[in-house]
Amino acid sequence: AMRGHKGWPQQWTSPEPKKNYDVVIVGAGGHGLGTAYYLAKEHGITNVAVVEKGWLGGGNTGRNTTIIRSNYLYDESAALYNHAMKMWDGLSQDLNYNVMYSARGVMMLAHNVHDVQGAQRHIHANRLNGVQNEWLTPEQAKAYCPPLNISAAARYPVMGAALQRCGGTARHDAVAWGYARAAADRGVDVIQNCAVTGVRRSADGVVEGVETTRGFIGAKKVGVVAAGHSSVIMEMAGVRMPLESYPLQALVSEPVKPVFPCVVMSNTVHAYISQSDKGELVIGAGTDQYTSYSQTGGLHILTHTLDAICEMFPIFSRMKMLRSWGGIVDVTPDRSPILAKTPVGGLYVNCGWGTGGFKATPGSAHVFAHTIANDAPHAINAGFTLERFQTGRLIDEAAAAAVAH
Ligand code: FAD
Ligand code: PYC
Repeated sequence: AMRGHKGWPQQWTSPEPKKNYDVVIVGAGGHGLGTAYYLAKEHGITNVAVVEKGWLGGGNTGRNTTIIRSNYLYDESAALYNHAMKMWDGLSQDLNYNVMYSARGVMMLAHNVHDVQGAQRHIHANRLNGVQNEWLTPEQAKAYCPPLNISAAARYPVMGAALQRCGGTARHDAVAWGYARAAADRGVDVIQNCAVTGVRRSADGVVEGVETTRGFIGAKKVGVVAAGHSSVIMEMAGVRMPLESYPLQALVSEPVKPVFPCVVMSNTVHAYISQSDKGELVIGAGTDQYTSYSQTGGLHILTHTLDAICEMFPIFSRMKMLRSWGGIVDVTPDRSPILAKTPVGGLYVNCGWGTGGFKATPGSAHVFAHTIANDAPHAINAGFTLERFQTGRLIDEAAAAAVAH
């Protein structure tokens, strides 16, 4: 029936850019599209464009390994990531789009005394903030994830694990498509193949709009949500960002029947794994060790990760890998995001999610829309400022980032 069907409506329109908008969002990833959706839905601001240099969801949103969890260390992070975690639960209903959120549990392995102490510190801090997290012995970890090798003879034996049962995965493309359709339904223009090439400011330094490959688009407010390219856009507005951009790679195997029930991550051996609903093993590595805008990355990073996967899960040692890819992640010195106003009037930035922003998509978009609409942060993102890199009031989540970098 699908082959011959010609009358399917488009999920969103592809309008020509208007001359002026109240708000222009740069970047049609999940965070940017979500911001536009909440601007329309919660703040009644519908004269909004999301401009995207490629296709929507073609950045890190469509390249990530879809892991969702909220087991970070600091109070600010607990509030931000748990805000998102609560929103995942009802997101499919809210968008009327199945984002396939699956709370199958995220287990983070400890392989040495330092890991054990770090994981237990996180568990205690999480519980004080009402965030789920619990300690498992190696035997309990194996009971939760039967393919796990807990042999004491392993190069890095499993000494225990932290388990967040409400963690899991969601379908990344569906998140972008769901937000795009829901935002477009409320009047937002989603404009693809439209790269921002400049940020125009008035003589007194206030934002006036963006120069693009499809001409100048005027805007009273501009929100930059461009992940690995955030510092490039912000430089166009004269703002130097505390960001480094690195390739982060992932790969999938050929599809197999359901064999892997949860998500397992190991920062120490630089590997993590889950199984998609299509049956592919979804495997990821630590970042490449040099800054770059190349979305390919070094092969040795992937072979190192596959060595680790085969040691932790020997049953996968004969699996064939299907394809690999990379995305460019924007890393801050404290591994926490920046969700804030900027020194330029009318210019706002949501970036610095590094290796871990997919999980935060609904919460981040929600509080960023609030920040743009009110020209002031929401209580939840009040600490995630740009100024913290001058004042030193950092939110150091290097350990909770859980992906080596
Ligand atoms: P993006 O989806 O990258 O959107 C930014 C958009 O801006 C892009 O579409 C880009 O094309 C556009 N853009 C850039 N420059 C311009 C310009 N000049 N003009 C117009 N548009 C522009 N996070 C997790 O929480 N869990 C995970 O399991 C996870 N796994 C990951 C695995 C990999 C391999 C990678 C690369 C990342 C992973 N992440 C993960 C991180 C996560 O993907 C990102 O933090 C998140 O997707 C960022 O979303 P975004 O909407 O801000 O960015
Ligand atoms: O932040 O949980 C995470 C993550 C998993 C894989 C990449 N990032």
